[in-house]
Amino acid sequence: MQLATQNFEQYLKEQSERVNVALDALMPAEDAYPEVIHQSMRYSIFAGGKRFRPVLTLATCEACGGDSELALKTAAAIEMIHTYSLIHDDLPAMDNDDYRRGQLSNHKKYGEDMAILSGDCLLSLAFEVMDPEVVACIAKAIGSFGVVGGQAVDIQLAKGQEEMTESLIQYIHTHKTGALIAISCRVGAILAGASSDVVEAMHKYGQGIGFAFQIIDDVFDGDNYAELWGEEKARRRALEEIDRAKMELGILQDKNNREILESLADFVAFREE
Ligand code: GRG
Repeated sequence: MQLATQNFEQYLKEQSERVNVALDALMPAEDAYPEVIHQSMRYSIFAGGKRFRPVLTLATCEACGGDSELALKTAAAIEMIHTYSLIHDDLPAMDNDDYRRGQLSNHKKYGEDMAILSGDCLLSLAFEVMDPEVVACIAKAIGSFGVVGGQAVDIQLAKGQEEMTESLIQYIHTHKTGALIAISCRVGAILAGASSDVVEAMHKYGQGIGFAFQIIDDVFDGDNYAELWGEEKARRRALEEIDRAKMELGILQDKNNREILESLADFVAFREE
């Protein structure tokens, strides 16, 4: 059972506001020397992202019976890592995008040099503030066997060095996008002190919704799976992943604890941006 839409929207609003307050407290002030780098970091962090990944961390922690206050800094760290990946993804050497989150991309506003550095600083700051217990698993999720691996293969595909097949796209999606979403759920469970079975189930839930998240992005952009299968089949595949992800929630004893994670899964399937 999902939360009523109004309650869910309220939940999302409140949790993302908590993340914003934490980010504001953790990020260096704009007037701290050297100002330009701190302004550039804040420019991208406070550009109006959905905060989906940190909200997942908080929600998973709560669903596993934990105190999400103890996961808040790690949740903010995950948003820093996500924002760093967006800044670098927009660079001319990567996707070469002029706009992000409804405003000029970081390198268009501050130059490529500062965009590279502010991404680097967001990554460093994330590791400074996250809970020491989850450092290794987050590092692994974003490295060459995770987000960077997915991005590397995506670049090879764009250069025509890889052939577009179903399994190649699955690799890209589950690594480039899915790995950070999955680890957001895993660390929520770890910081709640959940058993290893529950931690694994929350990770699988995150993998399912992470994969679906990118399939839906393909539908928006008309590329990858949408190109290979057409919009209808791509949407159907995303819904299958969402259903599989929800099955993992059966391990949670209390049905009230499952509701919010079910609603977050549906948010992925039916979102409009
Ligand atoms: C090691 C994290 C890391 C990055 C370096 C550049 C790079 C390697 C990877 C690119 C990863 C990337 C940009 C994946 C796309 C993920 C995605 C679907 C982004 C959009 O997420 P939303 O819709 O955006 O949640 P908002 O703006 O709402 O946060």
